[in-house]
Amino acid sequence: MSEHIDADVVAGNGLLDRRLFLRQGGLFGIVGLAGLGAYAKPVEAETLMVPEWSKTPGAWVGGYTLPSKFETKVARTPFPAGPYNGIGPGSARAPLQFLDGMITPNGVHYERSHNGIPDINPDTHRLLIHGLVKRPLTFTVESLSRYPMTSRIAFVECAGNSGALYADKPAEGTAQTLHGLVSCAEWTGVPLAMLLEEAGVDPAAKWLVAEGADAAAMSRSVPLAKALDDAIVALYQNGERVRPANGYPMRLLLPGFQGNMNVKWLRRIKLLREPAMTKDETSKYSLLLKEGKVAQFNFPLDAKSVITKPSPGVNMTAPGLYEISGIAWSGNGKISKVEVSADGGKSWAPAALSEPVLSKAITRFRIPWRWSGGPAILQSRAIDETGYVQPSREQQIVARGSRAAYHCNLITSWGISDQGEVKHVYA
Ligand SMILES: Nc1nc2c(c(=O)[nH]1)N[C@H]1C(S)=C(S)[C@@H](COP(=O)(O)O)O[C@H]1N2
Ligand SMILES: [Mo]
Repeated sequence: MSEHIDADVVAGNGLLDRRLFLRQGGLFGIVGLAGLGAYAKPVEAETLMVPEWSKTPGAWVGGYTLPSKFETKVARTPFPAGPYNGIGPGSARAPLQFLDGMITPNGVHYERSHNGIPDINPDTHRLLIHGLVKRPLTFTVESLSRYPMTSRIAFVECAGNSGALYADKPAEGTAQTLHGLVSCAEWTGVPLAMLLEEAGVDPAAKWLVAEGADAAAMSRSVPLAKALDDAIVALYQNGERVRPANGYPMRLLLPGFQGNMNVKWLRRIKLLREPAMTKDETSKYSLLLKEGKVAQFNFPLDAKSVITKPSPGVNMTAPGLYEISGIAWSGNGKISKVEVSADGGKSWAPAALSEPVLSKAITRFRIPWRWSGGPAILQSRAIDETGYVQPSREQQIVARGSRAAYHCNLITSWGISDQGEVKHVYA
């Protein structure tokens, strides 16, 4: 079997053809994969017993289910770690290394809340649309629910995600603690264009400012063109009402734009000639560039990827055949390709992209790898449909200088020791 595997080597340090697993039933067969180790034990090795849980009736069904009690590690990392009187600002990162597929379950969707989660009664919450419109309008959750809905799978990512990778030394951390301010959900709601059309947009309007009902009164200016293109006033998240943490009862979804602009607990949209220059878009979210220059209003997030399996805390065991898997996304469209390296960027091989591959959504990539048991550096590099290529760390630091804070999308390196332990490194 191993000669067949050798024929499938496509890049240095044991990367294998992305179609290998697809041919599993044909060329290799289950036995072929088992021969490479790390797979199911032969039947003789163990007798199938009747376990305790098969001997008595199980628990009552309940009204709303939770994950298995054996899955408690699949949780967000709240910051600050404990509540300060149970209120106030915080963030919580998604456990990327324990998830698979493209969707983030609602209970572990990342969160950034600048002044806590407001306790909104949906019956008294209002959304106001005013400013440069012919007819200012207010909407209740109930009235919005009568509009035709649209659904879209989209990622949301904080502009500050991965900022630790700008540091001079590789920060210790996991996929979650370094990159967990990104998540992907199916959002359902009313296209903002429909509501604006009803209000009647004044031709002088070129921008709008969106405001949240939280104590941070988060407000951001959005180009009208984006509002009319693919913005949604989202009421549902993965099929159920948007979670309080993520904007209940409604949030603005601006697919591909920096997380901060996706105003949660949306209460007001005002149409303007020019950006409002709110506190949230002047004191923060500008991009520091070289030579003291600053770029303001950087809205779409460029293509990015990270390997989640293996990754720190999700270590390798015995040498043999593994699937490397990870997530890629771009605020500018679809992911067209993800390349993976096992030799620190010397050679690259294309990964398989799991369908569906959607614009401005997380795309899952996978590639088989035969780990020799020696040291390795794993990297992934996303390319989107505009042709944009995710930059190396060096390229990004050269372009932005070392004082940058936002929109970090450089290539992450996971170093694998000969013990199979995975650590964040700079290659
Ligand atoms: N009203 C309001 N909207 C907000 C925020 C906030 O604090 N208040 N945080 C913003 C930031 S910084 C980000 S990254 C995203 C986070 O969305 P999520 O918490 O649903 O993941 O919401 C944005 N919208
Ligand atoms: Mo954010």
